[in-house]
Amino acid sequence: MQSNPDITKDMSFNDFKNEIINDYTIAVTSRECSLLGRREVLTGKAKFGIFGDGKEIPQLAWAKAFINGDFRSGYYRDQTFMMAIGKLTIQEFFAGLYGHNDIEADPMTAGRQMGGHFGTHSLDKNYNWKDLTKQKNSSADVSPTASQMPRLLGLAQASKIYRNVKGIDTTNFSTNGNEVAWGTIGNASTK
Ligand SMILES: Cc1ncc(C[n+]2csc(CCOP(=O)(O)OP(=O)(O)O)c2C)c(N)n1
Repeated sequence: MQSNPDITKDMSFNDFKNEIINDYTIAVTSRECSLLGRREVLTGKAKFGIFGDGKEIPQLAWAKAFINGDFRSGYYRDQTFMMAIGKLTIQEFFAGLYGHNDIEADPMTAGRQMGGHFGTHSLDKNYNWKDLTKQKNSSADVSPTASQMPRLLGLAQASKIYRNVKGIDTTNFSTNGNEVAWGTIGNASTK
């Protein structure tokens, strides 16, 4: 997981060095997961998989700008990003790939969805809202290509409403509408 340094301030050489090594570790870990995961799928041991290899570096950069309260609405290639924000471990990645039906093992969908369908929890174990302004959020991925885009617009629109409409209780959901909705999409899906 990234250390999220304050990149607007000066950094010591040592902190910079540690950050680079940490980033490199995440990138290599994610790449190895992709290669191993693909092998598991192609040899018939896992049901289905699309992986995030090739997008490690931009996603590390994205994760540095992504702060608590922000939302992701993306697609199956966001594997490195999810690892970098601390929402996907190696073990969870493979639990998702093998369709492990325990929510503790696969916190994304408890094996209900295909691997690479990421998400974070907005409700706690008692089904009460969590404070979404204090965590990094991802809407739950669905399979149709480009379906993340209307949802991305909806998330951005919600922030706009929280900012501009007086009298709305923003508790748990918004910090004056300043949270950012981030999106990713493949080039074929833009057509
Ligand atoms: C509506 C719909 N049609 C077809 C598919 C099958 N499908 C899954 S991924 C994919 C290719 C998407 O390519 P692109 O958007 O360029 O993303 P990339 O995987 O190359 O990053 C397709 C056609 C789908 N998921 N949804």
